[in-house]
Amino acid sequence: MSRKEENRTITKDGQLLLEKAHRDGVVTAWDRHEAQQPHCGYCEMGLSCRICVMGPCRIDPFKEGPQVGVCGADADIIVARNLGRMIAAGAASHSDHGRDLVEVLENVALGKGEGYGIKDEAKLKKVAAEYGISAEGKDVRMIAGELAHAMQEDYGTRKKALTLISRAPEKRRDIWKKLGIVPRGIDRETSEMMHRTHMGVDNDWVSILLHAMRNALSDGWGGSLIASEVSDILFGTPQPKPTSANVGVLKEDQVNIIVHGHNPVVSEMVLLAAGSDALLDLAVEKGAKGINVAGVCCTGNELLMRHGVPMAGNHLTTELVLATGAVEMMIVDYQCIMPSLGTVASCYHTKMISTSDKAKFPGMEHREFYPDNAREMAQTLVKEAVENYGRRGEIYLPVAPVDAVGGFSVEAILGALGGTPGPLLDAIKAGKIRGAAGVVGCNNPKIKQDYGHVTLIRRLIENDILVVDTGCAAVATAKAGLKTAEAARFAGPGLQEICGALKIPPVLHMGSCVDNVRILVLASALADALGTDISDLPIAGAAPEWYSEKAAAIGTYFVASGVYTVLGPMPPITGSMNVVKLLTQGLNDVVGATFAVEPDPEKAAVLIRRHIEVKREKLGLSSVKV
Ligand code: BF8
Ligand code: SF4
Repeated sequence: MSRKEENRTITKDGQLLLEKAHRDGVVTAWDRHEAQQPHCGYCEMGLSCRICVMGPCRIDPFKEGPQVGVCGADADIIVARNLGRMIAAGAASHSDHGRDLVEVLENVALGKGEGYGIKDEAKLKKVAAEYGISAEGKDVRMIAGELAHAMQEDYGTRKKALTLISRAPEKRRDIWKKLGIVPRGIDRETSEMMHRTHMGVDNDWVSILLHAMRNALSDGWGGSLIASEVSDILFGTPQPKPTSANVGVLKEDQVNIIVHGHNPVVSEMVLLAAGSDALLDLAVEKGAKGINVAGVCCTGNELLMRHGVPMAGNHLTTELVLATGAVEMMIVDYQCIMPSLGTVASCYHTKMISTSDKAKFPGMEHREFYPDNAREMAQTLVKEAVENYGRRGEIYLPVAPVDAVGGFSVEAILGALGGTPGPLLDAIKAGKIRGAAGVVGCNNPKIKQDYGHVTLIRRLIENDILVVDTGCAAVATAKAGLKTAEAARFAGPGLQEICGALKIPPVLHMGSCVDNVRILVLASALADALGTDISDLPIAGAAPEWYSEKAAAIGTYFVASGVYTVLGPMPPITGSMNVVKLLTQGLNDVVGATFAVEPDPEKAAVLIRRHIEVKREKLGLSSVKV
């Protein structure tokens, strides 16, 4: 193992597959990241602007060159506009994903979309009631139709507030009202952000950033929450299930299909097809012992949460998993799918399939999924994957999978607690659990893969802080063995006791990235039980290895919802000290929470522990000095 691989990832499978990839002549994200060095300093600081064609412009951070763009925008305006657009793109991504699910729900209501159905009728009725839709005298399809219609209205029509913000504590909603940042329409806030940041519209950097919070809230409490809830309605609300993680989940003697992307509307159908007797018989006929569906990234997390489907890896594993030579087919939908994947796959026998008209890739065959053809298309693809088994060359599966448990939806967590947040609050009050942290987000070649997630989370649980995680962070801790009930031995004595009593891991997998809002729904339940606001709770958020615009939106709706959030990589804002100060200090007086940036996870853990102890003290609970 060369030092180079060890510096790139803490994972054994990653290190060994990186070596293999290099032997095979495969170029990875780490190589391309190296080739990009040094990154453009103006862009890193958020000081370049290419919003209009009088530019592009840049501001000289050393004050020797221009201090304003051609239009007269200064560093504060340029940095705020860039950040605002970043958040808008993230909000649009999650929310458009939610829209696709609502369209499937609508199709189910119309009796179309063969293969899809209503799996969680109780949740359908509960969410419908939140939208003011009565279930009385209506069949399931009728309720589904009315709910789909009402949710579509949250996207577009003229409203004063999104429906599901009613789940946030009243005190929080009052803060939003006072600030004028109550999210109105999901599409509206994103559209307005693009408008405000057009040349010559909003040139008050504070006002741009306030709208950025509103835009992010329209994602968290709008598009993302709709995505999570409709996924539960269509595919079932997650309950704890055993699973496993790392590339060792691929099977030497089975047809391996990897699903990659985010929206379960494709991966659920692939999973369904892979279980069909006819295709299993065909696999046996072709010399395989079965058909193994595994995930990478968030659509993998969706399947893991609901079915215990194993996870081959997170974001930076997506190229490496192909280097095993053991993947017959990778089926992708959208988001976080590197355009390099087709090139990587061309070194092996892997067939690459794109499925969404919104997301096409070089080196992939495009086979579009619609609600109406999805079941049939999935069967066709799985059949092709089976037929590809015979073309497999040498394979390399150097590690054994690690056991994990996933499936901790809010309902499952409250269920484990006996139906109410009471026992969790009692444990927090007694100091057995000091508080809780939501650790979320990506991999980023700027940070050794999984080092940020695993180190931070280990330090938190050692100090009796319960961790919930999602997205690629959740896959990192699954690979690191922190997601089994036995992993409680890594926790401090108090958390260990609680995990033992409830038979839960110290790190709870809450799902994919759209599921981050599940964390806020849980936090709201805790705040409501205490009669307080989210910002008063001894909780924090962290995104130790974030890379994406979606993560920027998530971080922002966490902070706007009152959760102190520590980022690993620095966002491109250091070109404006005004923006930095507002986000890391000033927001405290505005929304009761701030961002912090700390790439070293050891130090980030100290920041979070300190924050939790301060909040404990303010609640009159025992506190220790960190
Ligand atoms: O939505 S954590 S790298 S896969 S953006 Fe992407 Fe980041 Fe992973 Fe899921 Ni989320
Ligand atoms: Fe330059 Fe202003 Fe145009 Fe940006 S909007 S590119 S700063 S002229």
